[in-house]
Amino acid sequence: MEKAELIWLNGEFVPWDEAKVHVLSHGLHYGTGVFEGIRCYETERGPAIFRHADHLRRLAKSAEMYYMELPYSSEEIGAATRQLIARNGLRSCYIRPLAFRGYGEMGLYAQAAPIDVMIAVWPWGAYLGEEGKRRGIRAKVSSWRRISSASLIPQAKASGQYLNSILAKTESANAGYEEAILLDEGGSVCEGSGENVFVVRDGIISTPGHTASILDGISRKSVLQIAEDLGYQVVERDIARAELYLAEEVFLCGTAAELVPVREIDDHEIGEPGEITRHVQAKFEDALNGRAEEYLEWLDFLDAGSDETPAPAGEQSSSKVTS
Ligand code: PPE
Repeated sequence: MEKAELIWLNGEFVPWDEAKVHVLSHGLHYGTGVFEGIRCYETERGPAIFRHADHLRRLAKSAEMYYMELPYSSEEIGAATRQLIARNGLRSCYIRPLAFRGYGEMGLYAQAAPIDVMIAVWPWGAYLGEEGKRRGIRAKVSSWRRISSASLIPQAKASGQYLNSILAKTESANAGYEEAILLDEGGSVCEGSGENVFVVRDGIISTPGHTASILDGISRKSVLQIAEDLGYQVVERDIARAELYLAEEVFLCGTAAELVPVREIDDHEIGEPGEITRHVQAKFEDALNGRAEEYLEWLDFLDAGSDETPAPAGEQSSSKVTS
């Protein structure tokens, strides 16, 4: 991965290589962490974070659902993120806030172990490749089912849950595919290992609903809105596996991946990216990059009002700030 200069760790800006934790950190042993994947884009009006508040809200909810009390408010984490991007001199980047149970207590009931919070930012190119975004990727339906509400919280973005995604992704990569599509426990289509999934049939755009164990994707929500605004019929419903093969078009979307067409699934050819996928993709990219007037409210511009941004509580003391 590409390094930046500073990482924000528990209220301090520390040099990238010095952002370390104890090997007995609870989260390392049990996966007790919650995180976000966010992107900042360089726009004509300067760097802007896409749907920043929505991501911070999801982070706070993920933490709460896993009984983790965050030592910083969403406002503090948001302000620290804005400063971190500026101090690293980045114009566009991926943003990874992570809150995890730290060092201090072992075992499964470890409410006394502290909650550590870190934010890292770094340049991260197209998750499934530039070529994938243009020409489409090859995906494989995973033999692993997506975690269900029976045992975990699919709606939370929690570290330990990603073992499920890693099994699926690794299996598909080892078989020569770019991405895995997981079914839910009932056998309906759920989502990609790190993206939500959409199918186009008879011109109608469908995506699995919330009972299908999906992550409530922020890109998904944006794409649904954009597609509807473009005049397409959009439906949230159960999708059968074979519909992936029968579809005229299939695409994935997520923060890291953005919007990526799928051109082949298992042994079935979907074909070159279709017209609807292209149309929605172009508008989505306009929204991300600040080129769509109607979606400017989704962008948190770093240059706008940065002077008024109060210093987050965790970093009031400038003597603690490194560099
Ligand atoms: N489902 C899963 C399982 C998922 O991890 C993501 C994001 C999505 C759907 C799409 O959600 P959203 O980003 O809010 O539109 N995956 C993140 C992590 C990728 C990684 O490898 O790490 C991301 O895209 O940042």
